[in-house]
Amino acid sequence: MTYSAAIECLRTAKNIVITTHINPDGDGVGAGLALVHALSGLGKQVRFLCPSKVVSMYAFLPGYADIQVLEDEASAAATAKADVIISCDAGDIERLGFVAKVARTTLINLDHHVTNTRFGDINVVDVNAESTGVVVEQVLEAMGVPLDKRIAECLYTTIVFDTGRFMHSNTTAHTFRWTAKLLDAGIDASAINRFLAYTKKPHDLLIQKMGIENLSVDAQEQRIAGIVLSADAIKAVGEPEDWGDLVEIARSLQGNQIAYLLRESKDKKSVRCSMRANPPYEVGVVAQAFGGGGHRQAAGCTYQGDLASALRDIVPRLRQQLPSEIK
Ligand SMILES: [Mn+2]
Repeated sequence: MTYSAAIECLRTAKNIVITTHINPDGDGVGAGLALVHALSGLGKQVRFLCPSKVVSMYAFLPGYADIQVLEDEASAAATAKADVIISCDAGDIERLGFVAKVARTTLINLDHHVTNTRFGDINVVDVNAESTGVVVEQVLEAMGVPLDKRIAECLYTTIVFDTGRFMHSNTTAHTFRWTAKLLDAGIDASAINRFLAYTKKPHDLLIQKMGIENLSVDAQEQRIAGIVLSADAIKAVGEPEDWGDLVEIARSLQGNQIAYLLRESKDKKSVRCSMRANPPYEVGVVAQAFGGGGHRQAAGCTYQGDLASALRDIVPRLRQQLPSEIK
């Protein structure tokens, strides 16, 4: 890992912008806020600019209220030049939206996606890290920044989110050792878990209901199940603030190995596809085939075309990922 270049750059930087990807998740927000607290503590001027709204589920995180949303070209042009922009958890520069247009001397790319395009001037991409929060913690440790409670709360959120509450295949002995350090910093892990899991609104549950109603097992390959939501179905219930882990409903079926969620866009011209697989099966390659990316077992893409075409093109590729005999 090329941590040294990032650390050298951050030591001298005075004015720093932190960012994460569009539709930010627990890893991007937590990793970014951990950096905000750590770098502010070193006396630097730090701003967290997000390319789209951060869902209210993360409002419990310290620093949430100071996150600024930057969603258009004019705002990017009006933003003061930064010495450094630090991107957290984004696999490619398009994921940074208009924040990518903010003037800076250096762009540091901190990430763990296997499909990361190394778009930064300095790239610290550790595909073995469970979350980008783990990468951030390595940077902070190398800089000699101690883990305080606020930083640990933010980092804990990254690991809970990206391991699916310590359930996915990226959960290792390292994960638990690393997480134990965060608990040693005095965080209330149980309270954070409740914020992340038990703060659904009635509308969020209606979305879950719609997911269950639109769930189907593939007729040709029973190890595949998916949820297909048309623009009209989504409109009838109302767009959620966050689509969260709806794909997990399909994944939770007994015998399931690959799960997908297809959501038709409002204009019916594209389809957002989220995919999950149990190892050794992979869906990252399928997402990449349609211009998307992610991890081997959790990936997504935006398919250009209507819902019927998306099903026709994507599902056969998912079937190919499941050989009839498990080797
Ligand atoms: Mn992540």
